[in-house]
Amino acid sequence: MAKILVTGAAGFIGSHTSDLLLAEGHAVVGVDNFRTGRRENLSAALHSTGFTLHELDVAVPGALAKLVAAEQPDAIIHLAALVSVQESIADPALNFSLNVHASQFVAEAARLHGVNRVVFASSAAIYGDAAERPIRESAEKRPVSPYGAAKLAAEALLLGHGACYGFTVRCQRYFNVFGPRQDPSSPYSGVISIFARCDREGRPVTIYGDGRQTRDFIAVRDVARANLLAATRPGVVSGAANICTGRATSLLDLAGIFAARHAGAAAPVHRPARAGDIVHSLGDPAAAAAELGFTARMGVAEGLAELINGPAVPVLS
Ligand code: UD2
Repeated sequence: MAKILVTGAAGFIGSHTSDLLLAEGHAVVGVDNFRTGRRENLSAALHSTGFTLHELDVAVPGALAKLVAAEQPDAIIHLAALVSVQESIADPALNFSLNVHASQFVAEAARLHGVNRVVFASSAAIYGDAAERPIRESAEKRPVSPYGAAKLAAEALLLGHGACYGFTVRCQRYFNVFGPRQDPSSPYSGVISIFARCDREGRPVTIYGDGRQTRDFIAVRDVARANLLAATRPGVVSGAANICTGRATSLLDLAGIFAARHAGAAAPVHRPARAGDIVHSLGDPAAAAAELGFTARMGVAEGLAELINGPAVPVLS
């Protein structure tokens, strides 16, 4: 069993990743500064003897390295980030600090204290509006936001440090992640979290554009498993892989799944397409299967059922 340090442990993906690591018997050192993470996301983890929580800002020079020196984790899963593309556009300096500088501190902590593996939360945003479909890892990277640019820069920093100083780096290029604990409160929150809130409150959903745009939606429990594999699977070598399903769902299909739950549900409201909105985003999952042994198990319908009704099977804590 391994000791894994998870940055952003109180966040959406971080809390699910921590829960899964603990359920599999690993020790988890959770780190969060609670800028966007929430303590209630860790309500299960905090009951586990294998879990410790440290309130710490990864972007503060030396802070993480000090903790890594004391804890000596086998691996770091670096999920702490500024997570909104729109916020990165509004505040590119903060984006640089949280998404580039902090990643450099992770690389430095790994180098100084002999961490074997670093897993990094990258994003489909590094590809920009890629012409290729499905998108393979070799596709041209033309980020169109400070967020995408920072994720691409951080990938390069971590991979370069890993190659030079001898630790394994896995860059996880997440597509559209959804599931329980995703915060629906901003207009730029994930569309499924917004639709789920409309569903709970009996309000019609808003579709930007004609609704024919498609996304590769992946359930957060699958993403947590991809992180577990990247951090702990024996024989994994450095690289970057899409974390996606390889299946496209249109916004119209998505709205239809919610509408089918209620007879006489109000029809979706259509608004003009968002500026800069990508029309189609679909990942090729082959590299993650080959390099990590990861294949997504949950489809959109199943993931939505879990989001709305709770897990079909008890989740170990
Ligand atoms: C996702 C990521 C983003 C970045 C990007 C890379 C999320 C939340 N965001 O942005 O971080 O990695 O991919 O390409 O995963 N929509 C509606 N109605 C709503 C809300 C959204 O129609 O109420 C549409 C929106 O216009 C877009 C689609 O739903 O066409 C998905 O939007 P999103 O904000 O969930 O995610 P996306 O793909 O823009």
